[in-house]
Amino acid sequence: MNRIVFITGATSGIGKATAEKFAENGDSLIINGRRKDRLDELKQALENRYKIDILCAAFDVRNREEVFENVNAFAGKWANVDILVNSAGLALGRDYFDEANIDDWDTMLATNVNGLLYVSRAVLRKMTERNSGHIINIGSVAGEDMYERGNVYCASKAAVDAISNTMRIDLLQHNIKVTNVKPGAVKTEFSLVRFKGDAETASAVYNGFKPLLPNDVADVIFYAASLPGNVCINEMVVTATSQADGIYIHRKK
Ligand code: NDP
Ligand code: 8X3
Repeated sequence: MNRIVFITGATSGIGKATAEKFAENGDSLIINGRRKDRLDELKQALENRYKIDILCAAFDVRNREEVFENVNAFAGKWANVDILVNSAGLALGRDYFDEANIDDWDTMLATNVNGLLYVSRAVLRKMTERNSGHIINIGSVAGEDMYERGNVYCASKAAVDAISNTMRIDLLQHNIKVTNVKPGAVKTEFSLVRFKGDAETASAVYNGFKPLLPNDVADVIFYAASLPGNVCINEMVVTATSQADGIYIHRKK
């Protein structure tokens, strides 16, 4: 299989593991993130290991102009993206609504909602022309089960739910699949980012249970992307065995 797979947020965590999984399969990859050094390193490692083609697209998904400029510049085979995985995203802070940092809210909404919208719109121009494509959004259990001090992060992932569902309806006429993968806790840089470098608080998130690892989610994404043309998984909730939903986690004392 040699598909063109465009992955945002590929410098870390779920996006990076997803790049590794598709690379192993021999697909060609466009990898995005803001940290260009990490993209270059990943490109080199995967090209050497799997003899595949990789295009680095370092840009900030929050910047509408940058997104459209970059995606419109994909030339030759890179113009025809078969699969888009929208993994770029973050949580910032875990604070009560009346105390949370409003700049953090803006950043989460700009990244998790606007960024996903801009990248999807930019990529869809060619997908709709070709009547073919698959958009895989990374939502979260946080978009289903609201938790205390999760306010705007939960809201941003509830928006990913609504966007995925409405995208799917509007894109039916273009034969485009839309899948929303909603993981529970995954051990990535997510918590370190959320708690702004506080490693102790970040690692406590995963205390007492075995969380998902990024490759667990990548396997699920790959599965959804590898089904026959007439089959679309609309959404998948994926949690560690010790986690029931967005709230209940069984932790060993
Ligand atoms: P990581 O922090 O490990 O990775 C986040 C990725 O997003 C990085 O590659 C980062 O790259 C990229 N990113 C962040 N902001 C931007 C931006 N403005 N422009 C481009 N890229 C950006 O976290 P995860 O892999 O865990 O998170 C991936 C997705 O999964 C997120 O949407 C998250 O909400 C979701 N998720 C995570 C869960 C978890 O428990 N970890 C559970 C459920 C969902 P760079 O900094 O280089 O730009
Ligand atoms: C990330 C999972 O539970 O930290 O979306 O919100 S959680």
